Order: sequence, then C-alpha cells, then structure tokens
Amino acid sequence: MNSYYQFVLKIFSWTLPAVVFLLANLFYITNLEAKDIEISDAWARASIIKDRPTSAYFTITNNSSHEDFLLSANSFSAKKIEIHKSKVENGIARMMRVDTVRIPPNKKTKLRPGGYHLMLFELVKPAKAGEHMRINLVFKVTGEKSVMVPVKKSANMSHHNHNKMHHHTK
Ligand SMILES: [Cu+2]
Repeated sequence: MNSYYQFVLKIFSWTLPAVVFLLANLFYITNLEAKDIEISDAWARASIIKDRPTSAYFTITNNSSHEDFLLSANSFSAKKIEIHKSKVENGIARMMRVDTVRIPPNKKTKLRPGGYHLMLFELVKPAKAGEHMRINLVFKVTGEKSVMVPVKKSANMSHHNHNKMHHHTK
C-alpha cells in the first residue's frame, strides 16, 4: 500500500467517528422536532379592520421530559410577529410583549384569547376567514417548527379591545 492510500485511510479513520456523531445528532434533533413538541388547534383571527394587527393562537404539547421555550415567530404573511400576554388588571384588559413562553415538560401550553398569543403586525394582506397562513415558530430546544394556521372569524368582542391597544402602532 502506498503512502497516499495510507494517508487517506488515516484521514478517513479520523473523520468517520465525527461524521457518525454528527449524523446521530442530526437524527436526534430531527426526532426531537417531530415528536417532542406538537402544535394543535391553531387559528388566527380574521381581520375586521384593514391595516390592523391580528392575533394567532394554538396549543403546544410538550411530550418530552425537558422544558422548552417559544422564542419567536415569523411568517411571510406578516412583517413582524411579537409574543404577547393579555391579563386583566383592575378590570382593564391589558397586554404586554414578552420575550419567551416557557413550555413545561409533559404538558400542554395554550396560547388563547385572554392569555399568551402571537401578534401579527403589518399583514401583507388582510387575514380572510377560510384562508391559511404559514407561521414558523422558533423554539429554544426543538428549533423551528412550521405550522399552517387557518384564519377564522371570531365573535369574541375582546378583539376590539385588542385593536384599541394597538392604536399607537402604524
Ligand atoms: Cu397582542
């Protein structure tokens, strides 16, 4: 065997474990994404007033024994998405922007009217009932998760409060 092949063999024996390690990790990460975090019951509110932000809600099921965090969200349907939390203070519904939502292990975490929600700013076009938007959710551990979110009409009047609170935005 000449030295060239010996050299190649040596490199290969060094890199093979690394490649196997990387593939195993990749498989683990892909697997995490597929099973550990599940999104269900997603919906976004149909726009009532043009050029106003709208909100989106869904249930996050964490099937794993480790916590995760929802860090951010993005979509081609909206220029900016923030994570908000609504709460009632002295009888007045308020909402504030939060950095993350903690997703505790072995639990369902609900984003719903009156609680955590996504706020979609500067929609490319008004959200129409019956349509869908794709929203990418970014989790700290699980990574990105893409969800198809159906747009629905809602009779919930809290929507109007929501809009009023965003009067300062463009
Ligand atoms: Cu909001």
